[in-house]
Amino acid sequence: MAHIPFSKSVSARLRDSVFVVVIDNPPVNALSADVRSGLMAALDHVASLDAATGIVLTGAGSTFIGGADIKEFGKPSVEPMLPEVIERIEAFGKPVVAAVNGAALGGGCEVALACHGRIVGEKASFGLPEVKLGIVPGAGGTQRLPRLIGLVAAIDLIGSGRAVKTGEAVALGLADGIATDPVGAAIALAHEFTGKPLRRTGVICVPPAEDPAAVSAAEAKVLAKSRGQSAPAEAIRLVKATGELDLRQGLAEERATFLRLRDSSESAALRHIFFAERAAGKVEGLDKASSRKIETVAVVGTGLMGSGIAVSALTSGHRVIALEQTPEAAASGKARIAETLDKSVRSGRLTAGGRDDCLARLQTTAEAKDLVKADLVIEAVFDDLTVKTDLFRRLDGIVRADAILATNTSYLNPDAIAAATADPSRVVGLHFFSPANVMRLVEVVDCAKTAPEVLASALAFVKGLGKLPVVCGVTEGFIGNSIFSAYRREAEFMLEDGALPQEIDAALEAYGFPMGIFAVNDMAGLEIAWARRKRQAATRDPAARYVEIADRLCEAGRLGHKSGRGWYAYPDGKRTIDPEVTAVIEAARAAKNIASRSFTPAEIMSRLLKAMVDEGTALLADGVAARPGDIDVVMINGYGFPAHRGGPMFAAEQNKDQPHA
Ligand code: T1G
Repeated sequence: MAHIPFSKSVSARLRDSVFVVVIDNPPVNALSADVRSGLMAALDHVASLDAATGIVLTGAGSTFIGGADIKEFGKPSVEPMLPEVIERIEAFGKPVVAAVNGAALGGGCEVALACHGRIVGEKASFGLPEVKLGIVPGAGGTQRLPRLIGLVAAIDLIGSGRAVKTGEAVALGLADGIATDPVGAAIALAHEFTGKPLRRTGVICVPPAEDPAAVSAAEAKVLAKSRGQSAPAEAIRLVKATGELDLRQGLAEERATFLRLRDSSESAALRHIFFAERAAGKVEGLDKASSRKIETVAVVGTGLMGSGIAVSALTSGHRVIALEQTPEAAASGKARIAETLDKSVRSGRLTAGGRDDCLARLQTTAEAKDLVKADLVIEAVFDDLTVKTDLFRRLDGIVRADAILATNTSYLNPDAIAAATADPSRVVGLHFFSPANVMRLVEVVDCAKTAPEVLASALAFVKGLGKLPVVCGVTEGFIGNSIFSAYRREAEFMLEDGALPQEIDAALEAYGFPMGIFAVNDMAGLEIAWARRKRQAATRDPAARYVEIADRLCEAGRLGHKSGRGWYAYPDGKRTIDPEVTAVIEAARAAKNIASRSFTPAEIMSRLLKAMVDEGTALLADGVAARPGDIDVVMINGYGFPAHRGGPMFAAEQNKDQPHA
């Protein structure tokens, strides 16, 4: 039978007397109004078509359905609404089977849950990521998932928003089978179902008598990670209600919660970040630049940063050549990389086979000439200009002419490093965050002479690592460290004016940061910033306000966590207020005749946010950051800024009419 269109993005064809309905709404087959109305029309058509015994639903391309169309949020709703479509599927008189060819997320997962059967392809995944957008599933996810997989697993998946791949989906009971041709297998399953009572997920009883301790443990695990956010707790409440409410009551409660949260500031902030993260790696006009294929990556230096970068490249399938100065250093670099991979195996992030495969793609060497095979060289040596420029000068004579050279410097000027090479157009900055195999953020520095093709290649490489690239221009500290320095300076001004480190940290933590700035400094160690301040002392503007408290602490041997004392004391490793630090601060105030005054948490946050925003505004004016959202993405993914506040630039925009954030 011919191909029948039901809307712009939904069409169908009869195959073996089953109506195969395909959703084709690039890029991710989101459930736009057009898709919803197309699905309804297809259901109407099949209901009255005797020649069709059932329906198979599938997605075109590599996604099944990526969820509701997030771009429609905040706009007037258009009928038919998704819950209506989903109820129609579940109640349908003929079997409806999902052929899950790729990601079934959010509303896409809810569509699949309402089908009478599910066949998964090898690339399938299921997830209800709504909490990551500050909402709860709005079309039955919290009510149907526990009915299929139980409360404990549903709390884990819906509360965390994580997606499960084919293997786990089958183990959880989400799928009726795996097939290389999911549509063909789904047609067969629809035939099997024909004439039998259909399995309607919504009427299944929630598996009774689940161990209450396991339910509480799953709940506690989710809540521990959702500091300051309300969606995860709301989602858990709804999942648990499946044991108490019937489907209709449960769905009504879910919908009401969804609508309330959809209009919350938490959801607006998280949606902003969703789109900002996808925009941050884009440069206007760059898509035309063709990117070079990067298969072999050389990492120079195998310290903490270099070995983390090597692990990240290995686990994403690259060949890695790790260069050290001596064979002994190369051997310990190899051991460090192997240990990091082992750790991933222990935590379940990597299989033993995956680790062996990574090690087979790793070469460690002390011979610089081995770098000739590299498509990209990432330098992760000591952050010293002479060391780096010497290295880049030497690389010219070693690497291929088409190899890309990247520096991982945090504070040095990458243009100065690039100037040491014969061809600065092939140099780019790749500022990874530590530990580099875990942290998603990478600042991709577009240096003065970086060629568009080199920038495009670097961006594609970072995305290929599964990381989050943010493009920025050259300035000391790029986006993140510039803003960090600015608010650290403001925090120290407040210390001098009367606040204490524990008060400032408490305000930041109450706002949603996992750790306040002074506790963070203690963890990172105070000596690097101290060395920088000493280097800058000669050129510092004598009229500019300078707070000496941190210097006094360093001089007293208080270098942070490692030395057992910093802004706090750490008896038995536990952060504790130290009267000695209070005394140093009071002495510094007295030396400048500052009359100490008290600060409220709101005032502390307002001053810190203002410092971040002022610096962010300057970075935008200088073209170092292209969009305010880029700054938000960096602060959230690199510096612990709470995602549900949307980042400093977003928060400032939201609160611009209020005196305090
Ligand atoms: N709506 C609108 N646009 C979307 C979208 C969506 N749901 N998902 C992705 N995009 C855009 C994205 O902005 C980008 O655009 C392009 O698609 C490619 O995305 C009722 C309320 C599916 C795993 O949260 O996780 O259902 O930048 O770069 O790496 O209960 O996109 O090219 O212009 O991420 O191949 C729940 C979000 C919605 C899924 C594909 N769904 N998406 O990854 O591509 S709420 C989600 C993803 C909901 C119901 C509720 C991923 C992906 P541009 P991409 P990718």
